Amino acid sequence: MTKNVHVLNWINEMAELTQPDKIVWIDGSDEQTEALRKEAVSTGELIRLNPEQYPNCYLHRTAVNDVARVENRTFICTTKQEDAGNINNWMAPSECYAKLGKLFKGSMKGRTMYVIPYSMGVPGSEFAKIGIELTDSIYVVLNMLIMTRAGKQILDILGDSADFIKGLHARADIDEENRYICHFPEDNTIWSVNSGYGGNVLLGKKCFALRIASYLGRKEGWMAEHMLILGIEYPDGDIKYISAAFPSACGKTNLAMLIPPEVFRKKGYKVWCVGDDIAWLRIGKDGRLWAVNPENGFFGVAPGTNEHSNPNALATTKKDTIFTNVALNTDDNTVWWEGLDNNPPKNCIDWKGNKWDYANYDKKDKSTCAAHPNSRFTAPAVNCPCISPEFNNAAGVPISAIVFGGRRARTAPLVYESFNWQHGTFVGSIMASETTAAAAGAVGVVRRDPMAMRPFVGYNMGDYFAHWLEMGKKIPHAPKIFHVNWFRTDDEGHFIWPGFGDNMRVLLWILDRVAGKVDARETAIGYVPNVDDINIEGLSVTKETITELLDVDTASWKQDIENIKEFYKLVGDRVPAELYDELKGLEARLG
Ligand code: GTP
Ligand code: SPV
Ligand code: MN
Repeated sequence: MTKNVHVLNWINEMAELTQPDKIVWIDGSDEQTEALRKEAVSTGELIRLNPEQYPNCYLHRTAVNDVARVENRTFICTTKQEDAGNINNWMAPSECYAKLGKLFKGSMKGRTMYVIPYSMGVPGSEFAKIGIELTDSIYVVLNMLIMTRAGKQILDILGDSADFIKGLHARADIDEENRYICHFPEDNTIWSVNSGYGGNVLLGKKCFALRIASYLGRKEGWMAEHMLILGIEYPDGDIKYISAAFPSACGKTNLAMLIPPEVFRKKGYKVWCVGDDIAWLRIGKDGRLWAVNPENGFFGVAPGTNEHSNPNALATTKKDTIFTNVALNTDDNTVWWEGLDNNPPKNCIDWKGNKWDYANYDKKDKSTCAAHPNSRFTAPAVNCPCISPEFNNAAGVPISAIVFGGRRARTAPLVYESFNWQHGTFVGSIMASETTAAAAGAVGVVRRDPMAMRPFVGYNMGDYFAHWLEMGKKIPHAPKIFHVNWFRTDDEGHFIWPGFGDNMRVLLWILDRVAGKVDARETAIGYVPNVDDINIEGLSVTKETITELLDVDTASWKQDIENIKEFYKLVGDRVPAELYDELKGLEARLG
């Protein structure tokens, strides 16, 4: 499919290492894709779902020990350890190549190596970057065909250039003890072995579009961020774009596809989804910050997705979708997950492949779930009813506001605005959130997760903060920076704010602030809305509740300061002085 010697030499080298029986080039044609689906069904790798209710949809189950990203086995392999920094795991490149080389050796014997040429971003555009993933998994091929623009045309665009990201993935033995997700930013290379789960093996996503891309972005003067992108259309047709960074499983897909509350719909407001997970941002010729979504599909959390929380996501998954680790209703060969509806199937196979008894299902005990809490759908972006007409615009969309957010039961109010870009960078740098099932490890523990990028910055976190500050100086018309928290809870642990579609009410306040239409109250942490400026028309929530949600709890912020200091110390000596100034300022304002 190509005469590119850089590509061919590299594939030869990797094939010598992994020793596949044969090599198959993925051309992106319907015929080849369909043949691969058939093959995967024949081996049990995929289960075909009910073709009437779920046309062209499949279910896949990963190994029980392989259901989420593995942050403790993810490495950034730069020559100098300080370039990876203290937040990343580090291995010297030579050591890592040697160690993983042993694991890859002969790993594809008796198997097929698939060559997937793909583009992150609209192929050939200024924003786009090319990758090639070598994998021995059909599941990976079929997912990459949904999540990226893949096929022969990408090799044509690459021509004889050496400018592509080299990804190697082998399932090997799915051995947890030898699972490694390793990045070599200085070599444009990613090696992933012993996993078959999304974020570990769809190498275009977190590995390339965030870890490698963040490294390239710093070098080349742009940004790769863990952000959704959405457009809010006003009744007069004007559309304003917002990008928002929330940690994994903290509401990006939901916010990106939100349906406005009825009061706004009636007035003619609409919301358009440009992206749900990753944004690449560049300074435009007009001096504004422009964003594209480099992906071509959604790899979304299934549990909790339903007709009320996210009808757009649900509709997106009704055809051409691969489900991973959800439950199978054996009566009609359809899928189910916790939070889809209140009718758990009577005859059901759970995500582990075992018969599941709904009578034993206890909502509070995750081990009794039919679908894994991090079960996912992989669906094409074009299926989304609210996909933005700008989705394929190579220039992207201009960003009016950047929003940070996390899961905080207390400390963070519903919304606040930073004083300026430098303070906004500080607000991003001190983000914290309760951990979720998207990564292996304990769930519900508060940890600092700067810009929702803790697991995804491909270099030293201190340098990453500096890059944010640097970018701010270079953007003539920079977006304003905000922070939201949909997850404040009452004493019984219930969420106070209704969330989901009603989050639109907060976004409208944010855009009103950008437009200079409303005043705000200055507090120690930033500008907080005046209670009357959050529109609660049609909501059962009272003004008192909003007041409570907007409260800045000085005591818990003071407690947080100590934790922030510890975190900055951990990040190390490359934390910019400006951020320490901001920290001092916050401490002084808290009194
Ligand atoms: P990744 O794909 O892992 O990056 O996750 P994400 O940030 O896209 O999260 P997603 O939108 O899939 O939401 C994850 C979980 O948060 C789901 O269980 C949702 O139901 C829940 N959630 C999303 N938005 C809200 C909200 O506004 N309020 C509440 N209470 N829960 C929400
Ligand atoms: C996340 O964990 O932030 C995801 C899913 O979006 S994964 O692709 O596994 O990283
Ligand atoms: Mn994500």
